Amino acid sequence: MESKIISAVEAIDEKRAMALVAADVESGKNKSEIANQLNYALQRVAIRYEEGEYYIADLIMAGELVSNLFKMMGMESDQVLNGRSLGKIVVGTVFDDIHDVGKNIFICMLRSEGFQVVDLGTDVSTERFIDMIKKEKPAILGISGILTSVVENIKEVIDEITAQGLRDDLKIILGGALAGAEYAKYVGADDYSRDAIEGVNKCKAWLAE
Ligand code: B12
Repeated sequence: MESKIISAVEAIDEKRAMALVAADVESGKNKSEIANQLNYALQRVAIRYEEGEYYIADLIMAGELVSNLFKMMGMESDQVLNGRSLGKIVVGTVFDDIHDVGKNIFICMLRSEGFQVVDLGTDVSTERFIDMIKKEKPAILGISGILTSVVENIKEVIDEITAQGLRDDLKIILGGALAGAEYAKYVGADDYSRDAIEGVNKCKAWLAE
């Protein structure tokens, strides 16, 4: 995939990226399509970091740039379609994990599609997941986990949700670099996705059922 927006974000050229995205929004281009390009550009930045070409600071700057671009596109606030949202989703990165760039992309995309999202942030404890499920009564819970060391933490959260009798009416999707069929099965999630767009589509399909 190639585009001017992708190269501007990959080069962390804030001014150019802002101008290009503003022009696309102005001309009525589909926001999910733009979000897709931003997502892809971030993955390229992460690869450059892994190859030793970029520093951590570059990665964080690229993450902030993309967050600002999402804000500029109006994809930060909850959007309710025709007075009704598609459904409510609670999303958080599990405890001991503070990676949130991918989670934030997933949330921006959910909001752009009309979901009401409650963002719990990062390093979320089991107690906080439970409290927020009780309070918000979401249709879906999205758990993000990037570090391989947090698999057991995710399992602890889902086990506790089940123990408290909150699992029956709740779909759980696992996301982040950790997500995979085996992990999802092991921790007791309904499904998983390593890709924000695919994750959003799975959530839409669940709510359409
Ligand atoms: C940026 C980064 C950081 C930043 C995080 C900044 C931030 N605010 O997020 C900082 C510098 C803080 C950091 C810290 C650490 N990091 Co780090 N980090 C990365 C890095 C380079 C990029 C991650 C990223 O943002 N990727 C881009 C996003 C877009 O991808 P993503 O997260 O996968 O998200 C996508 C999907 O997964 C999906 N998605 C995400 N969440 C969800 C949720 C749901 C529900 C769904 C459906 C989908 C979904 O949507 C996104 C878009 O498609 C990776 C290496 C890499 N190449 O991935 C290492 C990496 C993840 N980090 C690693 C490590 C080890 C650490 C540290 C332990 C380092 C240390 N020794 O201190 C600490 C841990 C801190 C902690 N307790 O969490 C390792 C993990 C190894 C492992 N397998 O466990 C990696 C893989 C680097 C490496 N090769 O060693 N890190």
